[in-house]
Amino acid sequence: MSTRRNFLQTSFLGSLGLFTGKKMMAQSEEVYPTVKNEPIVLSTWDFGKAANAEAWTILGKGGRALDAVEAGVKIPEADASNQSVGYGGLPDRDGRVTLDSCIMDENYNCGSVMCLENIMHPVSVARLVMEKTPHVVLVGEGAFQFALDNGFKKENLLTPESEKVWKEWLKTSKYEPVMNIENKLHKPAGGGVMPGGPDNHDTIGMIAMDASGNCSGACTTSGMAFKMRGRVGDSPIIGAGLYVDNEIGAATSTGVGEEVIKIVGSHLVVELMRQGLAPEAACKKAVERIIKRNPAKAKTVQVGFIALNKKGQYGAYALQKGFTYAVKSGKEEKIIPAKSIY
Ligand code: SD4
Repeated sequence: MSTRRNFLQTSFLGSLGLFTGKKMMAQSEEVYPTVKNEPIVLSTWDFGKAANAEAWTILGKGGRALDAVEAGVKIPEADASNQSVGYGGLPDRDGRVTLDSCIMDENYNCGSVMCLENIMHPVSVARLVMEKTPHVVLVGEGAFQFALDNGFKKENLLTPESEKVWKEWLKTSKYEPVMNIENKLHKPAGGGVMPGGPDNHDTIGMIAMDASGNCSGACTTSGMAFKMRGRVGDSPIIGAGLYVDNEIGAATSTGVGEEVIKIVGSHLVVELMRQGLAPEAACKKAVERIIKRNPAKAKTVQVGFIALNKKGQYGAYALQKGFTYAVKSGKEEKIIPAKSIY
């Protein structure tokens, strides 16, 4: 039974929370980018710019955020020169391109496919899992069969360029997810041996708000290059690689998925925004949680988050320098270098 003293303490702490929450909001509105009452789309990395442009063909006409994020991430999925998403993605250690993808709408509906092979657009399969099945996740062979049953074509996703990189990797067979380093992002396809700073982990995570103020998100990747067969990262895991709560906003992540899963990163970012933090501050806190869990490890890996709230404020934060994100609205279209801890 609660005592009067408890009640008073709770009310006092509650109003303190409210006060600090309001104060943070007030600060954040001044300091952080805001695009109010307008559609907006954000994506991870600089290749997010082309994906955003595609999403905008829907958002700009008053279309639904869910349709926009699906259309948007299909651009890097089909781009052979992008060796970390979809077609042309670097394979696992056995030479198989295995894809992870998820999508989430404004009503907590979500769908996901994990370790899906030979299908060009895993995000569209994830959407069908969400819309046509009683489930949230399908994996491997079951996901593949479901895709075929729904009219997707079986395609070889391993390009000669990615095969070449894999064969080069086989000479040492050393699994080392090295962090993205500035100036070494997005090497062209066929870049030969993974160099000193290989960018072997670049996922596209996209979050958007439409003209009706509804948020959705999608996340899709070929995962960590040369991973073990069957390995799944954060990207297709709802709450880790992506989370959307239409009361609050949305967040998505990129980087070493194991680190993101351990803190349920994207859900954490959304919950921090619920507590009143602006998107950038929420992303920063999530990154700090990774450091707190394992400071030595955190220095050696890259993780980045992007987030958007219902006011149209957005932001990002990463562990390491070099993480960029792309923003598109009616007013702006740009690539922004995210702040980082290290
Ligand atoms: C994964 N998070 O599979 C993905 C990879 C990634 O930027 O994001 N790369 O762990």
